[in-house]
This record gives sequence, structure tokens and C-alpha cells, in this order.
Amino acid sequence: MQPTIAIAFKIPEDILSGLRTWAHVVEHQDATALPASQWQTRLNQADGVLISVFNPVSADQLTHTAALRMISSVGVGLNHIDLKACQEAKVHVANTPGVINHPTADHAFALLLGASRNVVGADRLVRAGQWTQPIAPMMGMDVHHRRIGIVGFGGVGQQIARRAIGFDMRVHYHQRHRLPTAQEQALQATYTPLSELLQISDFVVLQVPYNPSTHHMIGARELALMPKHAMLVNTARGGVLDEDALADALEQGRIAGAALDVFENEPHINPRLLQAPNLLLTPHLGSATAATRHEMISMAANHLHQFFNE
Ligand code: 8YV
Repeated sequence: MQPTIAIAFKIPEDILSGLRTWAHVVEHQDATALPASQWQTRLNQADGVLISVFNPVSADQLTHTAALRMISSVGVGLNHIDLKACQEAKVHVANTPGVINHPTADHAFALLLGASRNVVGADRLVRAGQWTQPIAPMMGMDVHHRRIGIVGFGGVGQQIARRAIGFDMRVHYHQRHRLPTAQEQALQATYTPLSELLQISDFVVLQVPYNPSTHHMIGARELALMPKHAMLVNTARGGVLDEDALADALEQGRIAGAALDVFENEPHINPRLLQAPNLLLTPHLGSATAATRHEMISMAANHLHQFFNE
């Protein structure tokens, strides 16, 4: 008998038809829009599921999923899944590492440049007919030859470093484990304790995985270490940053600006962030290019195929 695979969001037609050759597929355009009980019923009937980082899987949900043997998640972060409960329930979990590194690093740079040169504000100004004199009406902040501090130096963090070198920036990084010297040299990156990194960086980019030890790792105390002219970018997970502390710092002009792609309670935005000055917001777009998303979903579908057929 074919395994039943529940899909939590719309996937490309070619990948869907590939899945249909070996599985009974139960599709949903967007499981996040379903009443929780309906999605639970789907989970209860499934042998495998294809989800994204926007479909949490809790220990409580797993107590009802007798048939479920595999969760294939589109994305690298696994903080939305209770991994301990999966292990206990013998549910195999897969993610899609690697493929997101380049696009997410590109987006981190889009945010960094967008914030430092006020791209969105400038667009608004032009459209509002407020460009009345040839002299530029707004001043940005230099990116070239400035210091970037990357917090979390895995696949994405390292790609951000490579881009930063192209901008003639000096690269500092922090994470729990220091890289071997040869790798640091290849990336032209200097290992720096977090408090020092915050004090010396003109741009701080957060790219750490989210787990209990990184929850609110950047809060009022850490933001207070940053220089007044510095900017913060978060392309990791909303929960690594205390959003109220960031709103305070921006309101009080204690840092120059910030750009966020991820939020603690997505897709609901802390209303203080919507009011905060010098803040650029995007809706979790790190890996959101058509080619990358296709590759990610295809990889996640292949994980299911391998698990159920090999
Ligand atoms: C998401 C991400 O997967 O890989 C991750 O952990 O956060 C993103 O790539 C994507 O935005 C939606 O599934």
C-alpha cells in the first residue's frame, strides 16, 4: 500500500506529480490557515508530512499520530519541531541545509545595504515629490571599509562574510566554537568574543540557530554595547532578539538602525516595531527566490522518497 503524505503548503506541480507516483498525497494550499483540529486530523492519517518552518510540530500533536514516521521540513532551522518528542515517537526528521546559504546571505546584504542607504525611505521620498533640489536630501552610512560582526558562523554566516570581503569590509565573527585557523584565514574572519564584537562592529548580523541557549541573546544589555552609529540585521530567527529592547534602542537613538527579516511571533509583528524609527522590515524572505524554493522543496520531497522507498 502506498504511504500517505500530507503536504502543508502549495508545492510546484512537477514535484507534486513526482510524489504522486509513489505516494497517496493529501495536499493543502496553506495548513497555517486551517483550524488546528483539521490539520491534526491530516497528521493523524499521514505516514509522512512535508512542512515548512511555518508549521510547528509539538509533542502534544505527536501523541495522536500513530502512523507518522517521517517529517520532512523545507528549510534548515528545526526550532519549530519538538525533536525530543520526535525521537521518542520514532519519527524521523529531515531538513534542507546548504541550499539556503547563498540566497539568505544575499538577503542579509540586501537588508544591510537597504538600511545603511535608506533605500525604502529614498523611494518614498521620490514618489512623494519631495526631491526638489539636485543635492541629495538624505545621507547614508558607508558600508565599504566598515566592520561587520557576524553572530553565528555556519553556512549562511560564512557566505555573508564572503560578500562582506567583496565590499572591502573587515569581518569579525562569534559563535560557540571557533573555526580552525586555516578556515578563518580563508574567510578572512577574526574570531571575537560577543561583547567585543558588539562594541567594535558598525554592522552586526545575527545568523545563529534558535534554541533555548540563544533565546533573546541580543537584549538591552547587548544593544547597549553597540556604538550609536551601528546597525543590526537579523536573518536568523525572531526569538534570538528581544524585540522590545530593540524598539527602545531605536526610539532612543541608541543605535542608528536595524533591519529584520524574522520575528518572534511570525506573521504577527510586535506593534512597537511598526512604529520604531530607522527600521527596515521584510517578511521572512531569506530563502525566498523561485529557484531556491524549488530546490528546497524538491530536496524535502526526495528525503521522503528515500525514506519510504529505499
Ligand atoms: C525558511 C528558513 O525555510 O531555512 C530556514 O530555516 O528560515 C527559511 O529558509 C523558508 O523561509 C520557508 O520555509
